[in-house]
Amino acid sequence: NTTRFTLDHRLPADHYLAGLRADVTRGLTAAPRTLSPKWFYDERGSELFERITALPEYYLTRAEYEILTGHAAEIAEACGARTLVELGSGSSRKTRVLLDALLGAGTLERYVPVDVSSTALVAAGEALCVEYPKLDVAATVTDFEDDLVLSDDDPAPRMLAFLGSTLGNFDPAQRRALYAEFLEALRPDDSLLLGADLVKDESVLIPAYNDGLGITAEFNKNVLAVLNRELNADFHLAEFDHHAEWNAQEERIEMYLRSRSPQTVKIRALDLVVDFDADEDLRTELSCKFRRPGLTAELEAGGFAVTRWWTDRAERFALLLARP
Ligand code: AVJ
Repeated sequence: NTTRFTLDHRLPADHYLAGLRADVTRGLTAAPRTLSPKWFYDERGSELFERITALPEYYLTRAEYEILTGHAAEIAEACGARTLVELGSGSSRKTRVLLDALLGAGTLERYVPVDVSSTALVAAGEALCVEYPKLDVAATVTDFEDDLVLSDDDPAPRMLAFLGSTLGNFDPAQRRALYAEFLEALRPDDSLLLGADLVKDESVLIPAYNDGLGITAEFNKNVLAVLNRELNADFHLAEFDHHAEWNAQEERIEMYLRSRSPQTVKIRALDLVVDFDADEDLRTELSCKFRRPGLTAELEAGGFAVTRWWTDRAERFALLLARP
């Protein structure tokens, strides 16, 4: 079976640390202080995120799954994909729904999971090879933010899937850059499958990012443990409080870690000392929420035509198909 699994490692060995160092240097010396949500996902962070997706307050994953299961056959028929490329794939159940539908339609030959972590890709990819004996799995280790070269070797048409509302982590300027990159990678018959969380009442949004069990708080603080380990920093996790705010102007959830006291943190690997005031906020994530007209318009401005749009029954989440 291993002959149908290939791993294309496109990242230089120092990619992770170089990116982390640059981002932490910039973000912790900026006012207000920020960190990229990219650094949440070490082994512990990925495990905590998996637990978040099962929380009653965190409707996103279930809503997207409902749309996928309800419309997988239509998606397969509309795209006719022979290759499915999935960004930030992980090991999710969602992938299998898409694979089943595309194999059922008789078009799919190759699955290209793209992730920054090779461990996640190898484990998930090998399991898929066993489950889907007819499928080629061409796992690609890369950072889609700066390198999304699809292989000309991938049978066309291809579908690029970017699910889970990961798009929401990017501000409007970053999303424009992403669309430009997608456009460059895709050819006329290819398609883009996007998952996007929709604007809704704050009373639903806030608990999704501040759950009763405190798993999201733990997930948020885990980024400090990543910095402690990777950059020899000395953050005291107990000296920071998680909070989530709805920014009504920008229509996005913002996650923060708030310093409980005046404190000094050393990030030894960067020769950086950061002073936090009492109640000073460190912003760790943006989670933008979308409306159909706005998202359609920004995709159009980016060179994509939205051809299909589905939501779950409660209209909390959208899945859309777009064409370059
Ligand atoms: C994986 C980016 C979609 O924004 O909802 C979950 C991450 N952060 N709880 C999101 C997350 C806090 C999640 N995304």
